[in-house]
Amino acid sequence: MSKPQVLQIGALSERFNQALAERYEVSALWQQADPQQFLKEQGAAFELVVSSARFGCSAEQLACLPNLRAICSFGVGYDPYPLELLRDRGIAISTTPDVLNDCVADLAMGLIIDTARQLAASDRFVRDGQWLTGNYPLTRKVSGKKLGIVGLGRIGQAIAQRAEGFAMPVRYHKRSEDLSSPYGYAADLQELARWADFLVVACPGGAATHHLINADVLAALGATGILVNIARGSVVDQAALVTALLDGALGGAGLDVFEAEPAVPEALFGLPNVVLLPHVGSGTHETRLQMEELVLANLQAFIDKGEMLTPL
Ligand code: 8YV
Repeated sequence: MSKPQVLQIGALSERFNQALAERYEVSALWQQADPQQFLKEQGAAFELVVSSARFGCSAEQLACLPNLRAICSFGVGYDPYPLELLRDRGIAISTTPDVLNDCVADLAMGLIIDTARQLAASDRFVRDGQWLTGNYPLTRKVSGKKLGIVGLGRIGQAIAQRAEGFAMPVRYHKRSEDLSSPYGYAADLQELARWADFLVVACPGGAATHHLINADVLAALGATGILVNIARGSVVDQAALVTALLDGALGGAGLDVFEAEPAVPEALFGLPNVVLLPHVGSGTHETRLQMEELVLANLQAFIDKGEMLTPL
């Protein structure tokens, strides 16, 4: 029997690309001389797409895939997919939830501690030989401080659990109250920001949350407040964030995500109270392997039974 045909939109790890190519007849879109032309000519042949939270599958691409039945996506984010269009056309989509909760939540705690205690800046201080001429300035305590979480989904809950170990009171904001949650609900995001010492962004990206963290929210968080973003750059008004940090109107920021990755505002490079990471939330050997395995399992489950393990 011939192997099922799969269109892969973008390159994932070499290990994953190989595993996929061993099991399926894979067409690598990024390797085509003219990807859009390839889609126009060959798109009708594909019922299955593999992509990621980074590459997505645009409306323009979908228009060239009239027989598409399923998209298996690597990553938990779904912001680069036109979901309404997928729904209208009855195209199934799966992501890779849960397997990355621990690593992303670990990184959020790491950013809270690094930003407040200025670990990265202290490390630079030592490496630059500055300790030989004086002590590092005092920083801010983490334990017992108030933690506001924007978006109390799977990752937000994993962050809240970790915060308990630091004796941090937790409140959260999302569109509607989660009645099963033990944490206090803040219907008003500005009010949450005013209350919180740390505000962690853990909600999905996309149009519904675009610039949710605006200048007013940053002003409410204030000169001693710290913003941490492990979600999507689009959720934060980055220009307003840079201004608030440069003016000292915001106490600090720990950022794993940005509005136009991999571009990071250079104006922030000199600030010791800002930690800048290259979108590595899920980036451990263990978690990336689990994410890859889940993409493959979703694809095979759809082929075998017409159902995915973790549909969106
Ligand atoms: C991925 C992510 O590394 O899961 C997500 O949504 O942002 C990261 O875990 C990356 O986006 C996958 O392409």
